[in-house]
Amino acid sequence: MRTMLLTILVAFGLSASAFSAWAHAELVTATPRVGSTIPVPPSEVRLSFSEGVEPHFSGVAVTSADGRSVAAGRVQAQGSEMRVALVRGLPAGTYRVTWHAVSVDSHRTQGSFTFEVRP
Ligand SMILES: [Cu+2]
Repeated sequence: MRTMLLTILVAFGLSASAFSAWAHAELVTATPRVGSTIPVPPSEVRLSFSEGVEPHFSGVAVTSADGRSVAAGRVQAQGSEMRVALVRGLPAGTYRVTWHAVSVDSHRTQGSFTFEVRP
């Protein structure tokens, strides 16, 4: 009896955590792709998430190797997507994209990745 109760509790706990992990806004795709090397400077960074994101509590920063922002304008967040325009003609180099998102279920996620422009 006790074993059965424990089994039920464990099963419930596992499904509950699986559900909450699923519900977070995780990064699904990025343009430029995570870790990619591209020959042409991108005009924007576009991130797509597994959940809708709250525009007021979510953001993206794109910085060059020396830590300076290369964003041109404000981050646009709509539905499950965030995008930000970049300054034109980025020079060759490695750029870091740092994002944070609050999903519609109020959970917070964050991450970062780099891409390289190498003509
Ligand atoms: Cu969540």
